[in-house]
Amino acid sequence: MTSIQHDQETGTLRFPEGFVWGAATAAYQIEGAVAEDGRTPSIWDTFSHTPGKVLDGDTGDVAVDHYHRFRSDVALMAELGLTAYRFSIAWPRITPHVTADAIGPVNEAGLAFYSALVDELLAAGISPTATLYHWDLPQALEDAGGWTNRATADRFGEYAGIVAAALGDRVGVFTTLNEPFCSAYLGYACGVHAPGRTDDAAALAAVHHLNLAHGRAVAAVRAAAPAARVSLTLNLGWINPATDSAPDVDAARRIDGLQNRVFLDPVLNGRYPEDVLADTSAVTDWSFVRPGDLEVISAPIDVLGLNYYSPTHVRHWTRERPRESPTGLDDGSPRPWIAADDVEFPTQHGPRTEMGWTIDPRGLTELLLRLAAEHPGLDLMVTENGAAFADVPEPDGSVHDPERVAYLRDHLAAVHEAISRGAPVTGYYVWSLLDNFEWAYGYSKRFGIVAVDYATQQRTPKDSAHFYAATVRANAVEPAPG
Ligand code: GCO
Repeated sequence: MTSIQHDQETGTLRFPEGFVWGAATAAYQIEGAVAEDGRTPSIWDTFSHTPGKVLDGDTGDVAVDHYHRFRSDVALMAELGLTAYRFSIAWPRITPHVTADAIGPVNEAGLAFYSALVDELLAAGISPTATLYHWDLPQALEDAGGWTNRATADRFGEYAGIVAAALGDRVGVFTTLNEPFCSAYLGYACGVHAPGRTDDAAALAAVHHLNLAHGRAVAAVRAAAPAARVSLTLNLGWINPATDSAPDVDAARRIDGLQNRVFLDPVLNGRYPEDVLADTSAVTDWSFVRPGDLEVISAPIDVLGLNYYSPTHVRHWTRERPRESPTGLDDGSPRPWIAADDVEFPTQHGPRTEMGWTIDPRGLTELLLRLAAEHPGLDLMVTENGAAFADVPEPDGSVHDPERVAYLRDHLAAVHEAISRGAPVTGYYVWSLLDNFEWAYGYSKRFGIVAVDYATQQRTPKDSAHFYAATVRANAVEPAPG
């Protein structure tokens, strides 16, 4: 095969023919227009309007006004030469009157928005990848228990079928869920995301009902849009024990179970990991897993999406010393790690992003290789990768963001490395197209390759956007100059 090359002389990394180059966004982070077209509140509207939940009281009410600016945003994508765009669909726009018992009437105006977006993308030669759930659960479902209630999974399957029937003639890839880890643990265990609950047993029920929702959606999309490809996006951890001592290795196993295997195993192998069931047995008996569920959950998918930002370093914690935990999700904020009190996340030295996240592209290579080895035959996509930095715009609005350029270059090299070692990676989506509402951090963290002036909604491509456009054009990453 000559499809992938590393030109030793120039250092150019050439990607396979047909490699998909995209950018990703999510509905609540960019759309705004939260009360338009019949949309009803989601858990993120409620959460962001609850004082103290989101930094500076920021909300997604306006966000970057993409709902009204989608045509010019698509034109921007076309200028950058993107071949694909990954966006999410706001469930409360599609079935705004859903309850735990019934999906309720379809909101044609909501569907029309996404239909117009898809048409605009196709006219610009950009393939749409639609995520069905990027965290904006209809509030009415949360009021009935949210993801702790099995009925939410049933309603999600119905909603997925409605979307697939409307868009499946034009959307090539449907992703059921984005990062169920965050929905379950950040939403229900440590409460830093909507709905802000702090109940470990509820979080594990949410894990299962999200997995079940994924399975129900796979079936619904297959039935309504047989030509579409179906995927799931997970934020998997590249988990490194501090030493090879048995307690540190066991700490890594625990986190791997909670973050990775509790999603991968049921979906791809049709079972829950025994060790996770045992580790969490004091929290729940897992009786919410009913006969037949695992068959539904393990229906074949076509593509697995991986979101990767940062590595995870773990160590066994003994009560004799204070817990050292300033990194990543364990940055002193409430812990999402259930039944893992004796695990700590030691500080790493070296470069970090503005989120405080350690930069280490090796994790991206290693995770892709792990997935390729454990699940041969499954296509892989990097559905998110990117970085927040404290951008300082020039007087003319342009942004020089050499750190983001370096981050993207190094992570693309890591993807290239995985491909050259046999991982079937078919595409890469940078997070994110635009600066946007970064969940609990509000507008304080900028992940976009395109800057947004939130006062004027003016969009200005950063240097990283120009770098990415050149990469897409060449289907290759050029080495850093100098
Ligand atoms: C995610 C998210 C994005 C975040 C990004 C940066 O799926 O975690 O999809 O919504 O904005 O990861 O934290």
